Amino acid sequence: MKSFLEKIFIAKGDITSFDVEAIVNAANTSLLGGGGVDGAIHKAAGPELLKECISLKGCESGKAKITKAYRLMAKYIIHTPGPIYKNGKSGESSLLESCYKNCMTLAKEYNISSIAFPAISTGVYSFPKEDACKIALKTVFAFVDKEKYFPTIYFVLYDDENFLIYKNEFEKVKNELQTISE
Ligand code: AR6
Repeated sequence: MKSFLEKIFIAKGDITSFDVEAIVNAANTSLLGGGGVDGAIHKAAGPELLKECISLKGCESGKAKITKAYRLMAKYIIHTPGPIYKNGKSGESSLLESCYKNCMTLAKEYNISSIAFPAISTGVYSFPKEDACKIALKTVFAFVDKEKYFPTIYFVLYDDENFLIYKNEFEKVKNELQTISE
């Protein structure tokens, strides 16, 4: 089995309480805060975060920008606006893939040793959860494998449905990779 899988965890909870070097924020393109996980992160990090976010002047969907994490345990926050799901034919999947890829690229650039991802776009932005999970795992695993960059990675799910979807999908991917390497 690929050894990087030993440093990847599916967890349930509030991402703001995770003791990792970086947490990812499912932001919007203004980067000025909002509801869901974005609201929780801004509330926990404190008003200094908004100040720094204002200076970034927004971020395109699928791209990512990094800030300090202020009152959080984490050192950095990587902000990425996911796609708003319309009909599945408007480039949503490739935009979601870009979110994960660009977050990982920044994490590697900053030499981040542990990172936590929420299920980007699966709340207010309505991306179907199973499809979003497959994209998240596939993109992140492909990145670590290709780039030979092996941080500890948490996929942090807030709702039961997403948690079960991720648990199942992770087991499937592990089995597939095991079969390939046998
Ligand atoms: N920790 C971890 N996951 C969470 C938390 C939390 N504290 N709170 C919610 N989630 P959403 P989106 C999960 O709506 O779909 C914001 O207003 C939630 O269960 O936060 O990308 C932004 O400003 C869901 O599975 O983000 C944007 O306008 C996942 O996080 C917009 O929402 C993502 O849900 C972005 O929508």
